[in-house]
Amino acid sequence: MFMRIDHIGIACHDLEEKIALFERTFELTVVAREVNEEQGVKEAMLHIADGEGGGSYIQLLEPLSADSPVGKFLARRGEGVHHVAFGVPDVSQAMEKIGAKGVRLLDERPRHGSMGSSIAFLHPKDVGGMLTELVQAAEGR
Ligand code: V0V
Ligand code: CO
Repeated sequence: MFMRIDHIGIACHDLEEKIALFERTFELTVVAREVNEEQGVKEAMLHIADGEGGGSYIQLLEPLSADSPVGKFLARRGEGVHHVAFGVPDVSQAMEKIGAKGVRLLDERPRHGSMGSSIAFLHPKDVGGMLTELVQAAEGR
């Protein structure tokens, strides 16, 4: 069902500072930036590799407010890995299949994600404590 790891999402207080750290330390390059109001984040994608069905990235996330998902996470746990995103060929189909196994979906329908992708989240408590995102990359990415 999963094709690849699309990205690892990392929560941080200061996006620019963490971009500089990841560029300096791992020699990664920012390929996209976006403010996503619906998700309550300002984010940047740093490219790691290209693969079948899409690339893989580190996603750095700064919250837009304290009561957003990433804002709450930072207050409770501090900076660090926030979620893991799996690349799937069809996000609606993956949601249906995984939902039918009793895993709670946090989204009723796919939402807009980074770089024109369609995304949906699974409840961390139903998958071993890991907030999990499903990502269907934009056509041609
Ligand atoms: C909360 N919990 C987590 C967690 N956040 N566990 C692992 N990883 C995380 N990131 C735990 C929390 O400690 C609680 O455990 C339990 O889940 C229930 O949490 P809650 O009190 O309901 O906490 P909330 O209100 O903070 O909600 C958590 C959820 C929320 C996961 C429901 O953050 C959510 O809906 N997230 C999906 C949207 C999102 O994260 N968007 C930002 C990324 P205990 O204490 O009860 O044991 S946007 C993005 O990735 C984009 C745009 C993209 O990729 O393109
Ligand atoms: Co993400």
